[in-house]
Amino acid sequence: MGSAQKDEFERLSDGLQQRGIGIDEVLRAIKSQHIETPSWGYGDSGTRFKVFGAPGAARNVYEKLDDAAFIHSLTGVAPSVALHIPWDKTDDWDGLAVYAAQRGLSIGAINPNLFQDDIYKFGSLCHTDAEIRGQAVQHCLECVEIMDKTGSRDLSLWLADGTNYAGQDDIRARKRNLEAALTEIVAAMPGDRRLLIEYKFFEPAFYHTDLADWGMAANLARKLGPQAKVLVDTGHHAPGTNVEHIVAFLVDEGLLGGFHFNSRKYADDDLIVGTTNPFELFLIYNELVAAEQDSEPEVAACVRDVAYMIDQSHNVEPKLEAMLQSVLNCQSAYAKALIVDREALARRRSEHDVLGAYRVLTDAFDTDVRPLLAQARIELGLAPDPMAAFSDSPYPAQVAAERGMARGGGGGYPGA
Ligand SMILES: [Mn+2]
Repeated sequence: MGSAQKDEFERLSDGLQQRGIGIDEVLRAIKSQHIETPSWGYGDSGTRFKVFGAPGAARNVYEKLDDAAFIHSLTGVAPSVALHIPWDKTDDWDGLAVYAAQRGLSIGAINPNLFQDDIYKFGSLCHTDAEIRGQAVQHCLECVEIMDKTGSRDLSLWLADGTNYAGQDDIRARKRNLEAALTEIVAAMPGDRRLLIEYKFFEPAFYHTDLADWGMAANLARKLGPQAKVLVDTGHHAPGTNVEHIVAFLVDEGLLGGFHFNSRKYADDDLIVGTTNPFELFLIYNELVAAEQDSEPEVAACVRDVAYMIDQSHNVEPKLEAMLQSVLNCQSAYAKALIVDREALARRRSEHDVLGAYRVLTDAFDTDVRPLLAQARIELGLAPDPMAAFSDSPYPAQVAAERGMARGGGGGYPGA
């Protein structure tokens, strides 16, 4: 490592140690962080209006895995890839799992698609027609089989179900339909597999959404049993919602299953996590780190099992650079949460030192953690600055030349 870098790390490390923060533990945690990237972020995707093609965008699931392996090679913390069915469908799942393993990757969450087929015009698992519900359940069961073949742990479910007008449908009947359908799906899942239930307050339905918020998702998860957990997509909340409060609540109840990270300023923007709201991302990680250290074993166990996934669609920004930036933003937020002086925080809280407690958090948030992250990467045998390594790498230009512009490619997005 360069001597300037070494000096910076030592200066930061000394300062943190003076505050009683164990630098080795922090480095160990940074090195074992895990961020899952989504296959759909590598293909042409993004927005409900125009999907702009990008040179080099992955055209099929194999190219998506190649791109994910490239991001993992730069960061060391992104070794799994979420798939979307049918966008990533292949007739050789065993072969795909081997292809992933050869690149140091594993298959992450399997995401069923219950919104793009004509039969889903009025809903999927909540639909009033039992035959359509049955087809939606069958699709989820097919995804459970894919999980089995690829070694995936989580079925990650998001529903577009809802209505656009008051009176359009029977809200309670739809609720019961959903519960019955999910009961059938969970019953078909082996005990070590999980169902992650994602909620979203509106869109594409604009009057009522069948799974509108974390409370509905948590209620369902409770009824479905220990394999069902709640997935928090950071973009799926109304402006002003205190997302870190929701995270703290769910983890304390043992109900937090995973995240879909992205950045929201207005609605479900699906932009790069931590860009408009880095403090919010830090506060989310702060709750998770605090829970990791909880004396209640169930809380600590819950947070250990959380799946950290990115759910973004890059439309105008270069896709590989965008995915790299996303992982780096998660690393930065986590590192800052790890260096919160928790003893000082507990002391300030017990003294009702309102602003003192706040400043314990901002002290960590305002700390430049880049020397710490560089040190962790060096210890992982990686380049200390992944963005510089990205710029130096021939890979982006290579795939742009080889793949060219995808047309009707593997993104799966309408218009792609
Ligand atoms: Mn999502």
